[in-house]
Amino acid sequence: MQEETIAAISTPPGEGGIAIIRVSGAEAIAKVDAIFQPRVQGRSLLELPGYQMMLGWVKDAQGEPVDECLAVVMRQPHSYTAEDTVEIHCHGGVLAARQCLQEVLNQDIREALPGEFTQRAFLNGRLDISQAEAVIEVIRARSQKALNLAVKQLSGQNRRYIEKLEDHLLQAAAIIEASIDFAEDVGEPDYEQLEELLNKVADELQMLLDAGRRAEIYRSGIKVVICGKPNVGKSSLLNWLSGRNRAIVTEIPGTTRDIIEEYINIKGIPVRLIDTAGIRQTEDRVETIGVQMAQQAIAEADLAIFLLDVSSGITAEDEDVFHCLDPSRTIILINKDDLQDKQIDAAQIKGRFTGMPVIFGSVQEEQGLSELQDHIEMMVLSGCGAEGAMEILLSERQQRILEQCGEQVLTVRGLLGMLSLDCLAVEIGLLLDSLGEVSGRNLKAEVLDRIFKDFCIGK
Ligand SMILES: Nc1nc2c(ncn2[C@@H]2O[C@H](COP(=O)(O)OP(=O)(O)OP(=O)(O)O)[C@@H](O)[C@H]2O)c(=O)[nH]1
Ligand SMILES: [Mg+2]
Repeated sequence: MQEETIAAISTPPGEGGIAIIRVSGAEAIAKVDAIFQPRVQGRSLLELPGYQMMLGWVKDAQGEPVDECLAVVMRQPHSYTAEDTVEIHCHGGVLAARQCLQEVLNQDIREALPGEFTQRAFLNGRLDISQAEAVIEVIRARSQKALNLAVKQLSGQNRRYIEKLEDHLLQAAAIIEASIDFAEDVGEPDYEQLEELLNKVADELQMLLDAGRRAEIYRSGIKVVICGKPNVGKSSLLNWLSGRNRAIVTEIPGTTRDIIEEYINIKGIPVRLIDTAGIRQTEDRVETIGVQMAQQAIAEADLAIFLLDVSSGITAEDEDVFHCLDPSRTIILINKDDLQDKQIDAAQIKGRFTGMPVIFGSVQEEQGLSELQDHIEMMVLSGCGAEGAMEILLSERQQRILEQCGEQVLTVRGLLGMLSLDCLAVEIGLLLDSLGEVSGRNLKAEVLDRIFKDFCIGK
């Protein structure tokens, strides 16, 4: 249990109905009781049962009311930090909350550092490190899917996966130890069995890393650029995908000259969608800058949607745009397929854009657009293993450690039979130590500080 009692405003700054000040530590209840005057005389926070609220005032040193508040008491270990905790619900608004906090701090209570409440929850054994890291993911989740993943992690799912890996390694360690300790009775370890165990570890690590990469996409999102020559329907597509008239659409080629961005959600993936100026040779100075910006946006995007106009055929301008694109990250949408005058047909496309998904569609008639969304999802998630196999959110830290473990397991497996048993035991021990860093069993103080530094104050 930590010595000091700490406090902070746990709600975001700005105006709101209420603000919550969280106070945690051995002296939390007594110290808040000293400045809290219950509405009903004779009552006290010291006697208030856990999880009940009490109405009253926070008072300053002169006994003047600062704000009318509700206070709730949570006694250890039944609180977020597993310490005695009081939450003061005062009126929202910067000043009221700030002043109430000041009165609390005047009681010789220290202001909490970013993430310190969660750090205490971890240090007091209420959360493992994956769960503590999940808290920040829950706060930052930008799509339903990212939130679901974070909540799963918060429920301790990562720990269970890691424990499974540790089980295999412990089994391997036991086999090796038996051969070392009882060399005469046991003899050489069963190398086949060891190899099998290491294979399991390697496979499961790979699955974890794949799932982590999938989750990373849902967490951080992707950048998708819509590009093509003028007038093919780029801005129309941006408007359709974002569900509002964000960009100007006219029949005049060269309508869009700037970069237009919208944050949207495609199948749970947060997408930064970018509409660009139609790329063409032009004398117009403004448009020229727009074209350069379009090319820059294409270079920086994770994925490009390349639009063509079915009624214009594939022109030299289309070829110019196509040269800026990376085929492995491009989806082709042949737009305006509602028009009778078709100058592009499927046969023509076949040899032309090999390996890239090609969709005939119409933004105006809303055709082919769900197919487009399916392709975006598929391309983004390709290379991240099978969907649904496993769901896990890994922090960058965990991802890095697991990658190292993966390499290490393969090295050790390759050296089976060549390494001395002592060396083998040490290697397995090191792997177990690394996995301990993922679960937090084995964390160094500075790593811990770095993890919690990312949090906001009050969390
Ligand atoms: N028939 C038909 N017309 C479309 C379709 N999509 C867009 N248009 C029309 O094509 C014209 C150009 O659309 P925009 O969305 O402005 O095209 P853009 O690619 O953004 O054009 P620039 O900004 O000039 O590069 C407008 O008149 C749209 O109404 C479609 O699927 N079918
Ligand atoms: Mg446009």
